[in-house]
Amino acid sequence: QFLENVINHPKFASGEVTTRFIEQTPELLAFAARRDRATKLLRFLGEISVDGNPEVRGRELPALPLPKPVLPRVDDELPPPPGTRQLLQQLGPRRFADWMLAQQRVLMTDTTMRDAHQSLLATRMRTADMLPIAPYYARELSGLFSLECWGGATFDVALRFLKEDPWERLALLRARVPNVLFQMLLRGSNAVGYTNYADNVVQHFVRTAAREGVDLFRVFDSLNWVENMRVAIDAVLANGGLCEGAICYSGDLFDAARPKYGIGYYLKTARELQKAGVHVLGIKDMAGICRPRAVAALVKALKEETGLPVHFHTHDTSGAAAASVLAAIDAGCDAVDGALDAMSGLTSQPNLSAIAAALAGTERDPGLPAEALNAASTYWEGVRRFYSPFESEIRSGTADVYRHEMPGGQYTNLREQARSLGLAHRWSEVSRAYADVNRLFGDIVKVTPTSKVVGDMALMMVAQDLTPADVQDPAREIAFPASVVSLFRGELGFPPDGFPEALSRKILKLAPEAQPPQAYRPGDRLPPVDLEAARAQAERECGEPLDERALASWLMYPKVAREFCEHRRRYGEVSMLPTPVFFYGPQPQQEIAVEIDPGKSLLVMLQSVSADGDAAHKLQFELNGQARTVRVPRAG
Ligand code: 3PY
Ligand code: ZN
Repeated sequence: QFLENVINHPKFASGEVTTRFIEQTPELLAFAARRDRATKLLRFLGEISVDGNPEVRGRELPALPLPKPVLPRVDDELPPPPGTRQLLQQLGPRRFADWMLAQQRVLMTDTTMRDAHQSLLATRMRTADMLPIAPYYARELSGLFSLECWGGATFDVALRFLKEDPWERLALLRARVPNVLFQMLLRGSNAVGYTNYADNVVQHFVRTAAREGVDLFRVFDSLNWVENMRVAIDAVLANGGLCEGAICYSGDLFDAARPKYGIGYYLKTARELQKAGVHVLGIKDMAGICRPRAVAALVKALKEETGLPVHFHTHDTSGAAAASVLAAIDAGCDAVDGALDAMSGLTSQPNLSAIAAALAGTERDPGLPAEALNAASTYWEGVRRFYSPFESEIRSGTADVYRHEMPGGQYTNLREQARSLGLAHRWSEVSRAYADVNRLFGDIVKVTPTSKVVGDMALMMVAQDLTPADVQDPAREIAFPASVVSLFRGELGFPPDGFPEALSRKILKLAPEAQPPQAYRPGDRLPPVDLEAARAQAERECGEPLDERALASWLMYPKVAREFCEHRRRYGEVSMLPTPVFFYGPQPQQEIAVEIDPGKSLLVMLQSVSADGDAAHKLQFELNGQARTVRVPRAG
């Protein structure tokens, strides 16, 4: 390849060559690298053209071609006005929190780039669809409080399914939006994973995220156990981040039959979070069950008790979430979350633009321009069409959520899991079993990862036709899912009131004289990871040098990170491919522009596909006007 470049170089061809030709002609190397990238990209396009992208196999595909989303015009030469990020940098987190309290307007977070697509589209939104609208946000929507654009499930899904680097997404977005706070969802000691990590792994992750551009860390624990959030909170504080300690909302504040989740529970947790040093309190209503009356009382009580600003997050699964958000604002809530129209509703956040419109002209008017919200939403409407195979069947809100209490981000996922186990027609039983499991487990907080454990158990009960009585029956042998055993061992921490003893004994197969585990913090039993030894191992596995970002990915998900490296080695960077091409393959004669370096694009067109003997397909591409052939062996 390299030799070919040398031979084809005009200087070489014209005979003006000295022995230092290669040294003096650095474009040869750049050219070779670009050619290598083009070859990898054609390999990827060739394979998905023939075999389809495995990520959409078995799903219902949209009719092609899909129209390009309408991108509102913006002058990106114009510097973006200063926003909350500059304010945070000037004031520091404590005084920034005071600034929040002093605002009359309500502050609004747009979750479109994180929770909205996590909850509506199985977390599949790609970086390539976020970047084009980012300069518009920076200029026309700079009055937003924050953009929730990172963390939660997006980290895992980006690496595992989208084959793109979540860190690169963060960096690229940050370069385009230098002025609005970037907010991430951090699962406390579970970071962006499903299991507790060693303390120094959590610290390394937070340090890297803060350095790469996350400003606001919304930290929660999946059992609301503040003790287990401390390492993450301390790390955010140490790195100068704005720390929002979130309390997961469970049960019903006014249900006298469920006193566990009464106001006292929330006030106690809030006091602990305040003592831990958080700057902002979050009410994280992951299932969307915090009713208007409850949130109003909660906001008032939390503010009175702590004097901290309060940020309310909810989901619209019931269809009534906007009422809760407006009630929270009425009660003095400082900041609220919403998603832009086209990405709002159902299991996602309620509609940010509609909430802003409801407040227009009032003293809590968030001051966001309606036309700009609308233009951005129109763009997202176009983007959403790209992801139709990941849409759920849900057509309407459902008050059933008050009974099963499934988080918005899990609802569609669990339905999908049920479908893959052949239980699609038994969904109502699964949702009933979910509520039963919650009761069996002692009415626990259900949010990633505890929600996944409850979901695993519910699926198992339905698949094996088990009733709650069967599960509890000491005489009946039950093979509990591994995640359930791990939960009861305390590997995700402990609820403040512990797990029910009898079930604990059964799940852990304890002898009568043995004691169920006493509450301990899992991080205290996980030895610190030797980061340099881990890096050396990761580099061996991935076959390339790894920086802090890549190391952080590997520490979260070693296997996924390794497979991601392998994918990138074989196919190069696929994140910049247009989404319809990435999922549905190149269409014949369709011109595809792929930016491989800033300002450097490849123009690719698939000309034809034919048989290459019995064993392979032959694809003719045009790459920047030159013919290229790709051979793809027939599957099987
Ligand atoms: C996550 O942890 O990903 C969540 O969205 C929890 O609500
Ligand atoms: Zn959420």
